Amino acid sequence: MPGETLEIGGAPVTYEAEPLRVPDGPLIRFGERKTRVISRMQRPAAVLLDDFLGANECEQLIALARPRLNRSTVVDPVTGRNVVAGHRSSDGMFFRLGETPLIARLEARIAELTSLPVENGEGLQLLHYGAGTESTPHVDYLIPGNPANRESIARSGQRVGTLLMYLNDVEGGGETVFPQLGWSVVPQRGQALYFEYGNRFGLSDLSSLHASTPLRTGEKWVATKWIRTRRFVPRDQA
Ligand code: PD2
Ligand code: ZN
Repeated sequence: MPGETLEIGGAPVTYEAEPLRVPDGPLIRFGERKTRVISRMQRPAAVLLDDFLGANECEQLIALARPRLNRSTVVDPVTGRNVVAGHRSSDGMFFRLGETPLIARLEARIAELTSLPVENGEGLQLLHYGAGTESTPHVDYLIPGNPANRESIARSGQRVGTLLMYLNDVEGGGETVFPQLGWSVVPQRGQALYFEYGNRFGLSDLSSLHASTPLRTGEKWVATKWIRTRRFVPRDQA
């Protein structure tokens, strides 16, 4: 997979994970909110957090997103236009940066967690999975092999981190799975999974390959924040 190795002085350099800039210890404080660390992983560099969002915040996000859902889209590698996502059968929508006071508050919390500025974040995406829908294995970083991705990287830098925020408990399936690790996260309301896949050499970590397994029954709601190395500039604002 491109991005995994680089040549320096004629010798291949393989991806080495750098530690997350997430604070140490069992509890992370965001103002009044105390978030418990459930688990940490070295590669891909990841942390699983309890109570990153309150129940009310989860419900408000779902209520704001529900009337605006469309079939999930991705950027077409050749045209650069938004097209229905091949790897994802969920519905989705994007908020603008700081669109509402709730979104701005969550973006500030995410910046505090990751030590990456709010402006490096893409607009928060909400995904809604119904029974039978899934996201097949993919990496979140941009593969620079096509013009649209190269332009996006030139505008905003590479994607280096993903925060997944689970907005409801799932009834069966719908787990975020990392096939290279044989590890999966079972969504629980208010929990968040943060993982990074870019290091200081500009390499990307293939072990961050992940998927959402088919949802057997009920619904799954998740909010995704993708974070760049620099300020995110959308294609229509370049
Ligand atoms: O919904 C998920 O668990 C999931 C899995 C893989 C979301 C994404 N990728 C994503 O939004 O990139
Ligand atoms: Zn993903």
